[in-house]
Amino acid sequence: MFTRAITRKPCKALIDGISTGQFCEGTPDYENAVRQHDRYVETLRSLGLDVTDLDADERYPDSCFVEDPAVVMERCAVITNPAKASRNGEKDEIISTIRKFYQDDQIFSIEAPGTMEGGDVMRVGDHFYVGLSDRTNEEGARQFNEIVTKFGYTSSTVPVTEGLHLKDFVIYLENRNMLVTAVMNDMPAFRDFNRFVIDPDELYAINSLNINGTVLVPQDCPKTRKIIEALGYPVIPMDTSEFKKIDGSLTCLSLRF
Ligand code: CIR
Repeated sequence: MFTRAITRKPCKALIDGISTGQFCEGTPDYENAVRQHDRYVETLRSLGLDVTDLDADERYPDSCFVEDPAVVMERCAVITNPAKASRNGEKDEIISTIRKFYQDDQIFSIEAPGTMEGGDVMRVGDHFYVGLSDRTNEEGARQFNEIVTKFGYTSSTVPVTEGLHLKDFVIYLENRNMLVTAVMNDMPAFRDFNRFVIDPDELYAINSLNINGTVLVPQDCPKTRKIIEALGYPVIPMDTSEFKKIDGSLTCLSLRF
């Protein structure tokens, strides 16, 4: 069960956020992004989470994507080492908030040459699948494994070959259910899960977010919504169209613990 979340308000510099255009093209509209973010925070609160919504940080265009500079779990927190220069400083900004919830001996950092971003880390029970991507390297994954195993968790790596982060292409919904791309569907690591291959038209909907049994799903993704509802999860459609333009989706906008 999640009881808390950390979010960060989008900044005006959001228009300079990094984009591969993997979901769509365009420049985010700041005012609309703020509205969409407010609704996201309200939704998490309506689901019972105590949300710490941090102030916008104009120095870092992508800083509303707080999932990337840290990975949090019950027994420890890992400050990552974001690979892109324009995002790397976000790790130094998230740590003061992490310190409010964890003791010093529960907080660890991925150090260079290791790189990692939280979007590449997918939790299944006490196991973490770590995507090896342009943002997370072998050394980052190795350091992460060394840290989490001290606290009774395990981790293993999965190649990310289709775009930005692991969780853009596979997401765990709990109850052994996973949403996957065709590529992730063939990944031996996920063989034993109930896998649902998402229509390529709705790639963005793979990154749906299960908050204590209710699943937030990007709006206008009817095929994916139907799959998730058929599995018995209540669904809340969410409009994150401004974040989508710079590769941001539902999980990226919060740290949950
Ligand atoms: C970036 O390229 O880093 C941002 N524009 C998007 C980050 C999305 N984060 C995530 O999927 N966890």
